[in-house]
Amino acid sequence: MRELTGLQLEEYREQGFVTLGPLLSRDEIATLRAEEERFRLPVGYGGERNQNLRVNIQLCNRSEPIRHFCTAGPQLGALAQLAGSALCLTHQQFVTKLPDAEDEHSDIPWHQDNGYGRLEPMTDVTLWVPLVDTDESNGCLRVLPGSHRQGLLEHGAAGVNPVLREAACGNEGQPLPLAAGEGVAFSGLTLHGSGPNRSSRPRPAFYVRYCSPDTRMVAEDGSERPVLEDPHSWMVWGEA
Ligand SMILES: O=C(O)CCC(=O)C(=O)O
Repeated sequence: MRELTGLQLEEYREQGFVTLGPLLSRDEIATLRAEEERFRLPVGYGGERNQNLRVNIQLCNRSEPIRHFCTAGPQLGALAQLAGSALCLTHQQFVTKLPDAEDEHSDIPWHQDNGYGRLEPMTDVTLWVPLVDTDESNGCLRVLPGSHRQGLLEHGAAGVNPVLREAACGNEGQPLPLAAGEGVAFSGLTLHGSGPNRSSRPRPAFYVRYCSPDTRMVAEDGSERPVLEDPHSWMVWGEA
């Protein structure tokens, strides 16, 4: 199990993200890539104009390798340090960018994860692990260091894709090129996004969101319920 040093904890507090190094072996990467292909939806996320962005969510109950990584992967100790002391899994998804032609855009605009499914308190942590080597040519993750300190920003419908949300950033941010199987943890308030995939191969990534078990889920109408009442929430570290 990975444990973060004092310096890494400080980095997360200051920057809103911290890289975790390799989390998956070559075999595990190959297995998760095969699962991503098996579950890849035949339609884009956001309709006709957005065929290259494929998202499939909450697959833990359908796949042992996905469940195993989310509930017993080497990241859990580190993420428990970041979220509090105990850890609850709340959301998992594959995000895949198929190769974009010049006029196609599988971009994910700047957003905070709490600008989508809001959690309270906003001490949640997302783990993002690409399943191929990533850099700016195939849409690696981009973050805005320190942006978590602004609190929750207003999100509107994204111009690039009607089902995505976007917050104003006003900055190029920092590209985070990662090798296949390496992880980065970022706060639910850290502005992040990704550009198009201008390579000739798909760019699959694995996304898992964790929080403290005393978190509440806040619906669009403002109503709240304990995170552990959601059927996709599982305790993965410590006691509720
Ligand atoms: O996979 C990506 O490019 C980014 C995914 C992301 O930002 C998200 O799902 O919130």
